[in-house]
Amino acid sequence: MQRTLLIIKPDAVAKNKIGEILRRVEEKGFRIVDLYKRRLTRKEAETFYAEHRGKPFFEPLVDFMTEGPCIPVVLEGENIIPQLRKLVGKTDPADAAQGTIRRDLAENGRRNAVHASDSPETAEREIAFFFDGKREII
Ligand code: 3AN
Repeated sequence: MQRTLLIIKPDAVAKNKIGEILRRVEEKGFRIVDLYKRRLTRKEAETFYAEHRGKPFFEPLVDFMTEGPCIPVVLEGENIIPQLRKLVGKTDPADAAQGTIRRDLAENGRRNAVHASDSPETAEREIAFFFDGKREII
């Protein structure tokens, strides 16, 4: 069993798509381990996306990720990291396959509804970022 981090981003939360996204995830057989709602500070968003610092889309990305609350979700399932990336689809909805979350719900390559960890190392770091020792994951 593998764990990963999904974030329902501020655009999807604002459009009342939390249930729609979780329905698709559960329908695939993935288990929701934990989730909550929270609004990131600028500093937190900059830290979370540190690898993109300096890129032209970095500041607008931080603006977007702090414009409203998001929902970090820990998910569990067999081979879930690549499987969830597949369900999420490519960064830009115009490139994302039919039936993917981003194809159906993203506005564009920035306001793209969800984030999903891209490797086991990233998943571990990203889960720890949102779910620290104060919050027991069951
Ligand atoms: P993904 O989430 O598809 O793995 P990353 O990790 O390369 O994409 O990029 C992180 C986030 O940065 C994306 N989810 C998207 O919101 C934003 N982003 C990435 N590339 C672009 C771009 N070319 N223009 C605007 N925003 C972008």
